[in-house]
Amino acid sequence: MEKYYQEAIECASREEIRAIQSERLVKQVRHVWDNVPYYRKKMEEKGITPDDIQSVDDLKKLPFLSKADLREAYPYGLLGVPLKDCVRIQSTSGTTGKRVVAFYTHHDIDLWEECCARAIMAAGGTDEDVCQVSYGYGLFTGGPGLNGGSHKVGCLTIPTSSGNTERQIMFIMDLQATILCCTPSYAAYLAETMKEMGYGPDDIPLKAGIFGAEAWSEEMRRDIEKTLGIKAYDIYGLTELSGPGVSFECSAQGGMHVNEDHFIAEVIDPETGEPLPDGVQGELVFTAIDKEAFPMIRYRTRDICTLTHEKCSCGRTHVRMTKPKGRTDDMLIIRGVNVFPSQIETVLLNNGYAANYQIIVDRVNNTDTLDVQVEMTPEMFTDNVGEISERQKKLVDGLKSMLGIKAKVSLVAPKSITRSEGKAVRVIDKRKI
Ligand code: DLL
Repeated sequence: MEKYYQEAIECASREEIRAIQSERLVKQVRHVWDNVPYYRKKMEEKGITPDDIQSVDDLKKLPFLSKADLREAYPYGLLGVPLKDCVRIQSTSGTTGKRVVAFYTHHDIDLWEECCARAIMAAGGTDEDVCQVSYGYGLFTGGPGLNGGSHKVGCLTIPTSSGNTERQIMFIMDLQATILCCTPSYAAYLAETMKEMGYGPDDIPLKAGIFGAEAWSEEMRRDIEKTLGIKAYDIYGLTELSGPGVSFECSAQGGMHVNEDHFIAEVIDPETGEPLPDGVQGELVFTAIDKEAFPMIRYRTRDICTLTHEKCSCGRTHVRMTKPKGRTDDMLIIRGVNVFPSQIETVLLNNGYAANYQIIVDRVNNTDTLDVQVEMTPEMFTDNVGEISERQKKLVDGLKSMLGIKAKVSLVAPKSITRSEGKAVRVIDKRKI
């Protein structure tokens, strides 16, 4: 039976959701106009005032916020409340430029943890569960968010944070953890290590995993599910909007339900900024309608996906987003062709490799080069040159038909690519160095 943390709102009718969104949006726009001079100026430049926003239909009149705005307004320029009302900050790792520092009031933390609690219950969690949180704790939102959600559900929470893989496994086994929360790349590493230690899926007490914070393919999901003997659920979020739990998967595993009573989702054409209909791929934009301290309006995430309002078998009525295919800023343009790391991952995993790979892009004699290094699995490891070149050729062909361009493939020995405990670094683009 499907479990809900807040059934009335998670399964509300579309009319109810619309009414909540409209009411909160109107209030939020007024709040921002009154308290965030940076955004008020943007509204004035567009010639609109809070009176122009009467319902969700007026959302598209509002100006976008982008990462560039966050940078410009850093650190306090987008605060919606006096600093004394803020009780926490969280921050991104800053791999793509300046760190984002997000602020929270008590209310904002409560809202965020509720979203994470919904995700845990959608993955089958109850107060009987032992939930191991192996996302990083600290400035990163993964650990604190899922920790808070796990408390709200009433699970016994094991706050291991990331790293120290042997200790992670000891806790899973000794405390009989039933839910594991971490990045998919770390889940894959834990699965690999447990397998090497001789644990089969039936020996492992885990039943569900809540994995997100980075793009991962369906093939990777299947691998992790098989090795750990669990059902693996995707979870999405970003620091700007609070952290994990902006959307989450249910038992149907067919896209992530956006917590629409807190976040309005739009998909836009990244070039024109025009909203796109369901099913059409574009850039995801969110409006946080009841966050106090850091009230993001029409924030451009740079994540690429589609939305669907189709009915879901789990009973939830909130819109679903597909797994983000990648980010507009992860997209590689190689010899004029758009390449997403997730497409390469799909080819590798479909050919029996694990998700231990690195993509190296360079420019040699004015021509872009794409070099995919992938580890052989221990089962396929060989020093038979003929066999290796046969395998490489198969991957080159597979990549050519997926991407339309030729890549160089290098098969490397098992364990030669560094494992990740948090978000994996898959791409090294030497053209940018
Ligand atoms: O990664 C929050 C999070 C923590 C989400 C734990 C899920 C679990 P940031 O560090 O600010 O926040 O990075 C946000 O990560 O814009 C996406 O590009 C990417 N991302 C997050 N979840 C997913 C996912 C956290 N499930 C950025 N699939 C986002 C693909 C994801 N990409």
